[in-house]
Amino acid sequence: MAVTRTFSIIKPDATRRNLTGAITKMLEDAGLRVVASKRIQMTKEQAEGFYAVHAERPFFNDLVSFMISGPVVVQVLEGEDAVKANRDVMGATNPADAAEGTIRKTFAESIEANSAHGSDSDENAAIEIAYFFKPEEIVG
Ligand code: IDP
Ligand code: MG
Repeated sequence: MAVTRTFSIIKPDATRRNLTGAITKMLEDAGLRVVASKRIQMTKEQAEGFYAVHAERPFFNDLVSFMISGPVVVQVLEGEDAVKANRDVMGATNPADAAEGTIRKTFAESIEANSAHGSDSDENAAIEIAYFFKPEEIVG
C-alpha cells in the first residue's frame, strides 16, 4: 500500500450541528492526516459542477440545494490507501445501512444529509482536490 490523498467534505448538516471537530477526529483516528482544510459557502454553480456525475439522478436538484444550504468544510486527507480508509470510516451512503462506529451511522440525518463526502477513487480524488484547492494550499 502507498500513501495517497483523498478529498472530503463535512456537509452542511454537520457544520450546522457544530460537528466539524468530531468528524475530523474520526478521520484522524482512522489514520488520515488533514493536509488542507477550509470552510466555504459553495455557490450553486460550484455544487452543480462538483456533482455533475449525478446530474440525471432524481435527487440532483435537492442535493445541490442541500449542499449550498450552509457552510461546508472541504479537506484533503492523506494516508495509507486514503480513499478506502476514508470511505470505510465514513460508512454507507444511507445511514440506515452504515456500520456502527462510522461517521454516517453516528451523525447522518438522512440518505441526503449524510454529514460527509469522500472520493470514490484515486482518479476522482485528484479531480475533486483540484476543484477546490490550489497546490500551494496543500501542506503535507
Ligand atoms: P456517496 O456520497 O456515498 O459516494 P453517491 O451515490 O456518490 O454516494 O451520492 C452522492 C450524494 O448524493 C450522497 O452522499 C447523498 O448526499 C446524495 N444521495 C445519494 N443517493 C441519494 C438518494 O437516493 N436520495 C437523496 N440523496 C441521495
Ligand atoms: Mg460518491
